[in-house]
Amino acid sequence: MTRKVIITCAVTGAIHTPSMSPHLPITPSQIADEALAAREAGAAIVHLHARDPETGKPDQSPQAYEPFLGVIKQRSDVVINITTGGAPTMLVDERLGPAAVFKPEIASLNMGSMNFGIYPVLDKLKTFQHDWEEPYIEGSRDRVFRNTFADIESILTTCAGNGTRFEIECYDIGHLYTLAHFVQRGLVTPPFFVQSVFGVLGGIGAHPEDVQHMRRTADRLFGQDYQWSVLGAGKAQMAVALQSVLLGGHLRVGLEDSLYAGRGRLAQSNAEQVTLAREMVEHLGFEVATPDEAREILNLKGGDKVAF
Ligand code: KMH
Ligand code: ZN
Repeated sequence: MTRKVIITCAVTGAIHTPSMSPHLPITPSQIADEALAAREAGAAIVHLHARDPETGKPDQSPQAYEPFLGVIKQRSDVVINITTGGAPTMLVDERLGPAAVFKPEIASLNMGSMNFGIYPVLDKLKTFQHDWEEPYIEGSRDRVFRNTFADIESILTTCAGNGTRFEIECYDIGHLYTLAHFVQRGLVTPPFFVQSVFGVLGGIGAHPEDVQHMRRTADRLFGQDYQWSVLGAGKAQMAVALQSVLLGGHLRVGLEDSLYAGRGRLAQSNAEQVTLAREMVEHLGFEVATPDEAREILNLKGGDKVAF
């Protein structure tokens, strides 16, 4: 049987700001439309954050998610993944809110505290639509994205009680060992959906040797008990995705991770990146997974068991 590759699309995130691209989805209807188009283009999972519709600032209140979660669920079979990363400016209780309330099939889970630098973008970006953007970006010079053992445990125990499984975001080799620690304690059950993140300033790089080292280490620690996906930040996006497909893994694209579709060209939509990824997968002789195939591969509870 042809191997199925799961494409996740991270639709808007909390890293990019409105002044960086006019195509970044901001309002609930933009987020819903982009998620639905990403599904049509081949994504099996959408990874979602919410923003204030007026300013585009990341908003982790459950009320900010409600308007688009129901629309996406009614109009498609896509697997909905709600972030618990929120934004690096937020603490875990606030970040956990939407996943705790809406009990999605998947929630993200960040596996370590780290620097998360986006400030170099200020070398080029000089004009801003909203007051919050420049200090938010500049603030990343002196900010820790906090994910302590206690934070991780709090997310694990709250969500696991709801049957929510995890997109386990590992930005460095040490994060795989942190996952192994929680596996040993019985707080995470296989199949683990490991999302390796490459090219964030503060995490592992995006060199092919970094990708292979991550894969080899995960293989050694988790053997057959995990499904591997990757995301490359910024210009690393497609190169890292390609390597994952060649190494037997899945991939994530979307405007959360990169604003581009090709060198120096802003992506017009999330679906444009999903289409590029899908074509790459098919050219390599594989097929993209449907949402139901992704549910089976990742042992998800089903779209009818969420609380929205
Ligand atoms: N922005 C990505 C590099 C989360 O939402 O939990 C990581 C992310 C975090 O997706
Ligand atoms: Zn995210």
